[in-house]
Amino acid sequence: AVPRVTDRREAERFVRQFHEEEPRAGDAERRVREVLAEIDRTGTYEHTPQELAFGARVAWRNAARCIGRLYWRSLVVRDLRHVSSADGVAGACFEHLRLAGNGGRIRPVISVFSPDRPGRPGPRIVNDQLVRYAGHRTPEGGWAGDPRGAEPTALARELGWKRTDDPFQVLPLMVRERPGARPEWYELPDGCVMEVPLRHPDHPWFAELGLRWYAVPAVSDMPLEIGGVRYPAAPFNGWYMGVEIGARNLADTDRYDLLPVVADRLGLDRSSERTLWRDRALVELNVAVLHSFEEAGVTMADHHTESERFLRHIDREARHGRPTPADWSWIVPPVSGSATPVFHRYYDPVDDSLRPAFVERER
Ligand code: HEM
Ligand code: NRG
Repeated sequence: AVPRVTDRREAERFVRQFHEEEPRAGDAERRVREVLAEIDRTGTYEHTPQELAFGARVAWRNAARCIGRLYWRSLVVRDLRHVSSADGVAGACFEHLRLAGNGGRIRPVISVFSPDRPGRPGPRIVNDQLVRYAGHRTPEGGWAGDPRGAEPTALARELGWKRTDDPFQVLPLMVRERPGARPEWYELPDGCVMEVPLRHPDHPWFAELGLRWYAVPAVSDMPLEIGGVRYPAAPFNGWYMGVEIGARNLADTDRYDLLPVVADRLGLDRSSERTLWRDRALVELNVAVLHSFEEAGVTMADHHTESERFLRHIDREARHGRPTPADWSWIVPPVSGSATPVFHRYYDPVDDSLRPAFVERER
């Protein structure tokens, strides 16, 4: 996976887009010539800090699966292109989590590490999110912890990390300095992982389930591509929409699979699907998630409000003459879809060649 020479057409296309949207940034033609000459000389080129920030924000704007795009302009972009050592990446990721967590008032942040350059690939973060819970199969054939964490858990153990029987044990951060290299691993330091214990406003027993979730969803395995340059390590975060936790992470049968547990505590009749015990348990689980984050003072969106914001985003983009490509199956929330306005319409078609973009995961 030795990175190729930067595509001149992609570079040119991006520089022109940047200057079109940021008319005060100077002479587009001059910058195009400069970039192309740099590619001819070195095989790639360096973005200005302004180009980098613009590129990262537009990659968010272009993310067809994301309902949270209204605030794309306010993304905080950390220029860490000079950081490529495993120690440096890990330390900066921990700082990212503290900055993004902001004592509960979550800020959308992206940290951009060294890009791939010809013959000199950038670092890779192995974890799919900066914070993720470990998981493994039990001898009885069930699961302990988060099944989604099974693969990184196995790798971390090979590297010498010790797991416990805590169902919410945070995985270490694993970083490869180069694509094939053995990962270095780092326990996340105290103070950078904010977590919220879950309780229900009406059911005191809920707290006894001992459930919790982390505050900052920070996706760390999607390369960022801007103007033909690939940034393989560019972790980003916003805040959670409650259903991601309450309707998927804690509820999916291949995740924490908690609907039967919650239904039994609620005293629901599980003898037939027609009692809708799953649906009723889902709602109460989601009430608990939203309530707990609210009480803890941690930013979280509900799916009704976030849906309405997304439609506002589409309108505002249209007023700027821009389409908002969106993937219906990802935008519509996993519960109460038809009770949100995003359900009842179609969207501009998704175009995988749109750039800048967060692109498909490697491997
Ligand atoms: C996907 C919400 C911020 C980029 C998603 C999804 C949700 C969401 C609900 C679907 C996730 C899933 O079903 O697993 C939000 C909210 C944000 C936010 C509420 C609050 C500010 C951001 C930011 C970025 C971003 C800051 C990038 C800078 C993406 C991308 C995906 C996504 C690339 C697709 C992920 C994938 O393919 O796995 N977002 N998001 N989002 N979001 Fe956002
Ligand atoms: N569903 C995943 C997180 C995916 C991205 N969601 C966000 N992104 N809200 C989960 O951990 O449940 N964001 O950048 O805010």
